[in-house]
This record gives sequence, C-alpha cells and structure tokens, in this order.
Amino acid sequence: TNQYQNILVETRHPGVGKITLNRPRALNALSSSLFQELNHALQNFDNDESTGTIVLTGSEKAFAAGADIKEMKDLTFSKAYNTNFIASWSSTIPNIRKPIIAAVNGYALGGGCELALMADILYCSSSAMFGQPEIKLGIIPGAGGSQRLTAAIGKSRAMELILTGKNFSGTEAAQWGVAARVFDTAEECVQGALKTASKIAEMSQLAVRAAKEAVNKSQETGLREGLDYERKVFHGLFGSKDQKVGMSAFVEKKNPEWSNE
Ligand code: CO8
Repeated sequence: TNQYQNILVETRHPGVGKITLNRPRALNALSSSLFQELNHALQNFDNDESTGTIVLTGSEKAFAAGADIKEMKDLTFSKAYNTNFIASWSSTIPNIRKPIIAAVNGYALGGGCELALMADILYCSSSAMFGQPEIKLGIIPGAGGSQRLTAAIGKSRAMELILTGKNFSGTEAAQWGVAARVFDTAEECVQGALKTASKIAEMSQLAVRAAKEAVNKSQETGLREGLDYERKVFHGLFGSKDQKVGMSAFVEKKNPEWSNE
C-alpha cells in the first residue's frame, strides 16, 4: 500500500529505490504536500541499509511542470519571507547521501527543471521539454535554476533561457551536458536509469558515498581546495575494508564481495 497521495514509491530492482511523481491532473506540479512526501521518501531510502541508489521519475507527459502556480498565486512577499517559502523543498535533496538518478520525460519546467538539476545523474528522453519559464510569470527561478543551470551550460545559454523563458529539448540537454544520456523513448529512459542505479548499488557503498561527496565538492569550491579534499578522502579509503576487498579481488581475478565497511 502506498502511504502517499502525490508520489509512488517502490523497490523493484534490488538495492534501488524508485520514486515516481504522481499528480497527473496537474502535470506533477510541485505543491507543498508533494514536496513533503518526496523529501520524506528520499530520507527513508537514504536511511534504509538495503537501498544503494534512488531513481526519481515522473510520467511520460511530465516529470514536473513546475511549482504549483495555483498555490503561489496569492503568496505575498512577507509570507514568502517569513515562512522561508520553498527553502525546505530544496535543502533536503542536497543532503541525501545516496546517488539520485533523475529519469526525465515530458515537461521539466521551472521547479521541475530545478528538481531534475538537483539529481546526481540526469537521464532524459529526446522529447523531454526543459525550461525555466518563471520570467513569463513575473518571477525568476527559485530553487537553483540560475545557479545549477548556469554551472551546467554556461552563462550565455543560461541567460538566454532564463530571460526568454524558452524551452530546450532532451536532445539539447544531452548536447549541452545537462543530461548524461538521452534515450529515444520514456520507457527506455526509465529502464536505463534503473539499470545504472542497479550497477551503482552493486559497488562498495562506502566508496560510492565518498565518490559522490568528492564530485559534489568540485561544484562548490575552487580547484586547489577540491583537489586537497579529494586526496584526503582518497587516503582515507585505504582505511576501509572494501579497499582491501576490491584490490585483493582484482589481484586474485575474483569478483569483490563488498562489506561496505
Ligand atoms: N502549477 C499548477 N498547475 C499546473 C501547472 C503548474 N505549474 N502546470 C500545469 N498545471 C495544470 C493546469 O492548470 C491544468 O489544470 P486544469 O486542467 O485544472 O486547468 C493541468 O495541469 C494540465 O495543464 P495544461 O492544460 O496547461 O496542459 P497543456 O498540455 O496544454 O500544457 C504546459 C502543458 C505547457 C506544461 C502548461 O501546463 C504550462 O505552461 N504549465 C506551467 C509551466 C510553468 O510556468 N512552470 C513554472 C512554474 S513557476 C516555478 O516553478 C517557480 C520555481 C520555484 C521553485 C520550485 C522548487 C523546486
């Protein structure tokens, strides 16, 4: 039984938690209750020892068509400021320590595009429609669009998209490096994400965690600090059991049996 109203949660492949945004009548518009459920489910998977990776997807028509405009329409500055509107939406995901793969099909607009950009790996289908249309509503992106999208595609392209609100396709997302891979169909996209997630879930979870942290560091610091950080974590992993397991298995031509220790 599903304990949520706006999302579906399942564990199909061993080690892989799957979350499907499921508010079809509003094209998965991101309401407060949807985000509360999403964050709850993500935290549960993060705390669950048998889960190694998380796949986040929507429907074939929409990953998410943005924050819920009906919910925001009458919001005032003072209410937004006093309640720190959407801060909790976007502060949970960066603290999830397990890799999140977004499988994006259909619309990923506004907050939907930003949510996809929060994932560690982004896969999409060629017909996916990304965009930051906030300018057309008289606002700007509020959950990282101006920061993460700019980091991913460069200033000039990000400016053009954010100032005009025009969409970009899944094919363009892959060409520009927003997406790691682009698939012909929605089904292939979700299957591809589940397959990659399974593969990652079979690695040493200790090493996966360290690798995710090290890559994320590169997005937040200068090169010298990032390299120092990477080397310290690299050194630290020689204190792990899985380093011995992995390297002995290579030398003995066996498959490693990870202990995650
Ligand atoms: N909010 C609320 N309802 C929505 C939204 C939305 N963002 N998008 C679609 N819906 C609803 C429609 O109102 C409609 O409901 P109803 O049948 O009751 O009228 C239903 O979903 C189906 O939508 P359409 O009839 O419009 O479907 P179309 O296929 O004709 O069009 C589009 C699809 C092009 C996606 C169109 O729905 C659209 O333009 N949607 C709005 C896209 C948008 O502007 N998104 C940005 C929102 S602002 C934002 O995200 C700010 C970011 C804040 C941070 C978020 C934190 C992660």
